[in-house]
Amino acid sequence: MITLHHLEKSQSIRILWLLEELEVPYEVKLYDRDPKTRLAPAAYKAVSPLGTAPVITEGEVTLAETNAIVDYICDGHDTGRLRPAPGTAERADYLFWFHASQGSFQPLLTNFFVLKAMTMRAPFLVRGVAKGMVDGLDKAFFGPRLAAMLKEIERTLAQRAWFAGDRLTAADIVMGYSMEVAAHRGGMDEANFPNAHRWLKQMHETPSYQRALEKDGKGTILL
Ligand SMILES: N[C@@H](CCC(=O)N[C@@H](CS)C(=O)NCC(=O)O)C(=O)O
Repeated sequence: MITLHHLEKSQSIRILWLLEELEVPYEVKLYDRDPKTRLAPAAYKAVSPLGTAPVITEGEVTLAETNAIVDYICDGHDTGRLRPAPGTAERADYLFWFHASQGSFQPLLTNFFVLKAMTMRAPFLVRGVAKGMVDGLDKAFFGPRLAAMLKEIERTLAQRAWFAGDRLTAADIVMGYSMEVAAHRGGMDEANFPNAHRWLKQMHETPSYQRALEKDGKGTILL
């Protein structure tokens, strides 16, 4: 049986959602973040090969990395519903959003927020210099890339209900966490991104997502 090692307030929520959506029998082991560092606790790092969430175990298999886990679970439990097959109309959009999520969107959000947090924690004497460097990086790199990503999300969701068409796919499941982060602190406001917010509402109303939140039990998936 699959065990999901679920770190609170983390990208692991996607795997809970996937397991609930596919109605896979699974066990969940809950871990709180280290209260001081807000990183995964030592017990979690002992399980995960990269020390990151999510991670699953099944028999001899230990697997980290969100999209590897999604493919592994779908290999065993999805009959093609969540992963449009090669040759179908949804395939290219499915592949794009499935990979854009973890290849571009989430790394942009994570790296930018980590840099910002480090600036705020920098010693007082160098804080101004650190802030200047982060602002420069935002203007030259993070800002334009995030803006292009949000524009493409909005353009896509103005055309269809879900990321790859008129039904939920695994691309939506991996985009979910990043969409929440972007809406709360990535500048994806409702006035400028109404279709992205329509999609978020749709995700919140999906029964399998609601069951995942209940299993998570923390009330919020954001740090
Ligand atoms: N590319 C990785 C990213 C994993 C990642 O950065 N996870 C964060 C949670 S949102 C984490 O483990 N943070 C705690 C830590 O680094 O100790 C994936 O998709 O699994």
